[in-house]
Amino acid sequence: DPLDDLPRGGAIPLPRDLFPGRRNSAGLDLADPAELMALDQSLGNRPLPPLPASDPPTQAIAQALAAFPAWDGIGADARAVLLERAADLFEEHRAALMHLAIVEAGKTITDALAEVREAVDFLRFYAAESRRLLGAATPLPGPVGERNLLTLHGRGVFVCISPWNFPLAIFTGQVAAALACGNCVVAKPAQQTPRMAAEAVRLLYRAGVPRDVLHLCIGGPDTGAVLVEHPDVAGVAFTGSTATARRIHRALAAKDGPIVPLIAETGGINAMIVDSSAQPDQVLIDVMESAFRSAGQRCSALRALLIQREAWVKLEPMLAGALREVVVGNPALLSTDVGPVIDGEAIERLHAHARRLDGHARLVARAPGGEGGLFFAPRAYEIAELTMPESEVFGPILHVAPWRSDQLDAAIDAVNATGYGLTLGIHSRVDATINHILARTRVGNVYVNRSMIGAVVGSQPFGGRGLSGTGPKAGGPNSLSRYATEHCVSINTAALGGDAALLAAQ
Ligand code: UN1
Repeated sequence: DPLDDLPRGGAIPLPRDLFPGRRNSAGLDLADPAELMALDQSLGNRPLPPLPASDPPTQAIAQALAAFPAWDGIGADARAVLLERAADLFEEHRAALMHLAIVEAGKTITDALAEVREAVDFLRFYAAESRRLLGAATPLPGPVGERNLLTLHGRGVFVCISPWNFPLAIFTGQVAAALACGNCVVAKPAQQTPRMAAEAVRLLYRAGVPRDVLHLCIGGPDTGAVLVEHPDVAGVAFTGSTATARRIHRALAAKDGPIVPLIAETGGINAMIVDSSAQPDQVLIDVMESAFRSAGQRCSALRALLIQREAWVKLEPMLAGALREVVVGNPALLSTDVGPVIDGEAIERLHAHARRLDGHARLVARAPGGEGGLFFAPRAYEIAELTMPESEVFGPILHVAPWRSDQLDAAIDAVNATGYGLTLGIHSRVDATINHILARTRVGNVYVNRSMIGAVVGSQPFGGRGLSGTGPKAGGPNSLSRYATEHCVSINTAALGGDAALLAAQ
């Protein structure tokens, strides 16, 4: 193997796109390319449109509650038609939505496009799911002389609290799931990205979702607390940190009145386990994309590469070479791989974490270039112990922990010890090893010999367990189960004559 001759720490130039598909996005009709190009390096002067209007929380809940019976009553098909119309409008307004994703969230063009696509996918998928699950009563077998019918309905007012890292896709996914089931929605997007949410809501209204059925409340944790603690709220969907999910859980538990479900999708400390049989080129591409795409600001992102020493000797110079080719900069340029992180707090946290690592870990390589403003150069550190990071570091810092050939189980134990269970990557060409790891780990999404980000709606339902969330996963066949409430009608058909009773039940 020619790689064996390379000195440790050398750098091999990467022969292909770091994030495949990037150049395919050329020629996009963006809303205002001149404005995008004007983004300055520090992004201190992002040309942001004014803040959208916000509904007062208590009034929003009252109006949503009043609108609920009619919205729930129009039926799944009528609602699905509106969501599908919204999907068409999102596609039509793709350029404006991408523009906002770039200027408000610092997304690269590739990520901005993926964001719009995922939102459209959620709208269409949940529309189809609601037809499947809520479209007609499900007859269930029963004793002779009885008929049993199971139906699903909205719960009432659903509060949806979404994060800044998928300001359109996750916002739209939560709202679409809740609306599809017949709930009215009060949505609180992340404080950093209200404009994207407002644009989504505007398009949903244009598609025909009634004004009273969907409300947007812009604000921080205080606004979230008012919504969650309100006695008229029937369900909460939340994506964000594990700590905030706990606070919401406590607030819901402390309320008098109905028991309110929480659908929480939270953090992860995600590992990729690589053995010496893995294919190095594939590992490299998947590590680069999983750890550094979107500036590592995905809860699915790779944080810790646990790699057998023999494989690491080959991969290290490749990883170093690839990192040195990463272009960090203006997200509005197609040549950019990694844009800015979300805000000043994020950048400070990353620098603090890097300073801690500088003390006890070896820097393998980092992307070139200055680090003004909100830019943070992606980097990898080799750590001596076979351990996982202690906390979720939400950015482009990769921990690499090499293991000896007798330490596969120690690597698995380290992954399990985090208590999180969101994503896991496995790279191996030995089926027994893959099955061994699968049998001993419990995470929501396992990716074998591929990248561990970018779950596809409808194909790869996304979400974790343990400290990573409650489920059900987003974009899967069970997603709507907790947004809806089940209703079972059991009829004594013998008592009144079968047909009459059956009609009465429908
Ligand atoms: C998140 O980052 O908050 O698979 C979750 C993926 C995305 C992750 C979304 N669906 O990369």
